[in-house]
Amino acid sequence: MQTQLLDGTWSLSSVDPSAIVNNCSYFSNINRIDINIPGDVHSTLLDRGFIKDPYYASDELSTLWVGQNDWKIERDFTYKKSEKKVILSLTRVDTFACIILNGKEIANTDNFFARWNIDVTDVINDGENHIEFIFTSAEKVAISRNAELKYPIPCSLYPNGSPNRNLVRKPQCNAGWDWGPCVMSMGIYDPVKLIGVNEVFVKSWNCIPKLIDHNWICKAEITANVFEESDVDFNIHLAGRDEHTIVHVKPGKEYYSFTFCIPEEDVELWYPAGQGGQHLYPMYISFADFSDKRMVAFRTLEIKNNITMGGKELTVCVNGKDIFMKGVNWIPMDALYSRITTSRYIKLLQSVTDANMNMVRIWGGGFYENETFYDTCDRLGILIWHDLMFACSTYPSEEWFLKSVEKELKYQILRLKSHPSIALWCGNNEDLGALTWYEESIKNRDRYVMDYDRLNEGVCGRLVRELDPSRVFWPSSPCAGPGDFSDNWHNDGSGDMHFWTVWHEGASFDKYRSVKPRFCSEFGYQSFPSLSTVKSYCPEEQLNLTSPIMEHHQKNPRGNSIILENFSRYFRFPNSLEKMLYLSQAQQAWAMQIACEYWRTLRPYCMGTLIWQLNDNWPVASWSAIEYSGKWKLLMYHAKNFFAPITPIGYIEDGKLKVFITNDTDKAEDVKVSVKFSTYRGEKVRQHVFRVTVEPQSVLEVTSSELDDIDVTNTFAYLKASTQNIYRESVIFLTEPKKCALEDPQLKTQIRKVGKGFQIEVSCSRPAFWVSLDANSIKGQFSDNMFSIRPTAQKVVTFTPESDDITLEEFEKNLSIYDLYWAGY
Ligand code: BMA
Repeated sequence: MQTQLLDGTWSLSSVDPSAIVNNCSYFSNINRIDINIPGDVHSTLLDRGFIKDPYYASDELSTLWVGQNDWKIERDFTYKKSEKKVILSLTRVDTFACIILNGKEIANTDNFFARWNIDVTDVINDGENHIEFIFTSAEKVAISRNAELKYPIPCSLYPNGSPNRNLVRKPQCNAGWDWGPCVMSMGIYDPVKLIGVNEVFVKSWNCIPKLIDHNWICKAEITANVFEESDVDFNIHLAGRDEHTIVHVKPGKEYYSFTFCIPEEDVELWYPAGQGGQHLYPMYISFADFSDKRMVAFRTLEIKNNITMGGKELTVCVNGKDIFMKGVNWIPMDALYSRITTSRYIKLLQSVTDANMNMVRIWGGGFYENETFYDTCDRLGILIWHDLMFACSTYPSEEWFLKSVEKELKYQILRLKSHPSIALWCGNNEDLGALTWYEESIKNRDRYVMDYDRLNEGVCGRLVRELDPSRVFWPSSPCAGPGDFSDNWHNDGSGDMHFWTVWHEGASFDKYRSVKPRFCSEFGYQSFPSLSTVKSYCPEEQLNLTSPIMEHHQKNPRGNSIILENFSRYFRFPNSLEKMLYLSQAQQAWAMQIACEYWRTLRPYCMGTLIWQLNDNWPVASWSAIEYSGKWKLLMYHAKNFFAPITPIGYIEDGKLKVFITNDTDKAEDVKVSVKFSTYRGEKVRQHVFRVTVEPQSVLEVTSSELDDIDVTNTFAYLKASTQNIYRESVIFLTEPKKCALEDPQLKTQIRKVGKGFQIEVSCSRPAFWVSLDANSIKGQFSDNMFSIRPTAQKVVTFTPESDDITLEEFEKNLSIYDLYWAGY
């Protein structure tokens, strides 16, 4: 078997230059430019200066024409025939391409998520060849499909959004979302492969060890196209085992398997982050002239959905251990595919475990991710809640659509199922709820429920059960469970919930404590990016929250007002852009702290909290915890603390301060907990010390103390929890911060260069709250941020820059320090 990649420089031209002459006359006279494949059309035109940067100012609008027109990508290449068969294998062709090889039309792609294996044996020359991909604008296809529909198939449309996105199998968020730009991309994002084979073309192989009676049953499964009847060698190596067999293959029989077993004690288990090691074993196989390697793990997985505590739980259980899921929702990392890189994947996912998280949800409006994503989650122990790619919409159930979905799922499920990190398959994002969002589906519900079920159960559920019986098919997020159509935005007793009452319904933060979800898979609060990021897309003269450009980088229509309205609910109003940007991030972090901490105290009733959203796909105001540049917002630093395995939690309820300790480890912990009250001048008011033992994988209520004699505007509380190895603090305002008599903390910093990084000692003369450091344009990471300190103890933080050549002067010049007093008093 030989594989030749056709990566490199291809040429790009317009299919109809007259249609784009007003936008770009260069392509008239059939001019072409170079394009790197894998790559996308927008990035190529941007690099060559034919379009403005869609991420700057409101230039997104001036680039919409690219996605509304047709483009051609082509190249010459030489091929040396040495096998009986030649397969052109393609993935992530975006989206509608007519493929012509040596003047002959060989395929028409129509699904971004599918794989195309095209037998070109009789078309390819032994020598010189020419291949063309003629892309039709997906927007055009969507509009024409809409015109042909027997009845409307509505979907949610966001600012500047591309219409009818639900009628094309393409990442739905390419059409624009309430955090993302409309970039109706085109291109080829994976290597273009020419695979020479003889009798057999292997399409997929998998092995998911299953534990039965203290033995791991390892079934190696192969799917293949067989061109000639023959006997082929099948070799397997795994965990010190070498297995060999001869398999008789014949045309038409696609599936082959071989089972062997490994005693339980011979291998180490794979655990999610924070629960044990992530032991992975290289598995090698060869089948006829195909050979490959992948990492395999030994772990048991169960998604419990039993009736417990008056509802239906949703508990992730790995190796027999119920684990509280702490995590985030993942969206595609960039709207320009050429900017998606391995190093960004690793950095973003490393951030997840650095912030004490153990789960990410691949959200249904994006795409099935690159191998790097899954390999990294396997390696770091990040479990994946994997949506199938449908979001916020109704979808057709016509044959052509269902067949196309079937093709994509057969490829994706068999491509991915061996990854130990994938915890479950979920049918879609919010499509169950979407049935109640549109006039048409409200008026004629049965018709749309039928469509929904034909797709979601008839195709998605069926294929998951068929192709990957080792995992649960969770019908939709949110939902109360298989077969249950109730609204899980407001019902909290069963399954997973999306809680948007705080944010989309504008409720106050205490409402997070008005629900008891079994598993909250979406909730979020927006903030603005930091000043250095805002300056990357907004010119000086428009640095104002309600300027056209700042509003262009807010895709949630009520977004800015909700952030500002909540400032007035809780804080003294900030009087500069810089203060508003800081306070929006502190406010977001605080909101998520309130939600996550309360739901952690409900364990084991609640067994999961996934924050909306981890990342941004361009620079924007959004619910993200990490900015487009990869810079952690204050939320990510705060999450590292409120998701810590052992941490103190305190909140006010019915005039009492309730205090808890969590323990997400396997060991009972003896914890000293002190509950202290201090004035904003720093004078001690009162304190209580408790010595408690917190059982493994549990949470303990330590105390519930009356506050009736406390002046809540002049006093705050802080909790300290210490064991032999850990020390954690948490500060609690006893009323809205705006009512509190904060005093100027007169923050002082001492900065020293330490190796390639910097050490910052922060001290204060009055209690200081939510002290935040920002290195502005210097990329790097602080060891902690958004911390509160008292005059009695200084805080030492380190900063690790991404590049090693930052001088102390440069760092000092770039370093900003903020705190709550500065922001509003
Ligand atoms: C949920 C998500 C996304 C959306 C987010 C914020 O609906 O599923 O579709 O971006 O809320 O509005």
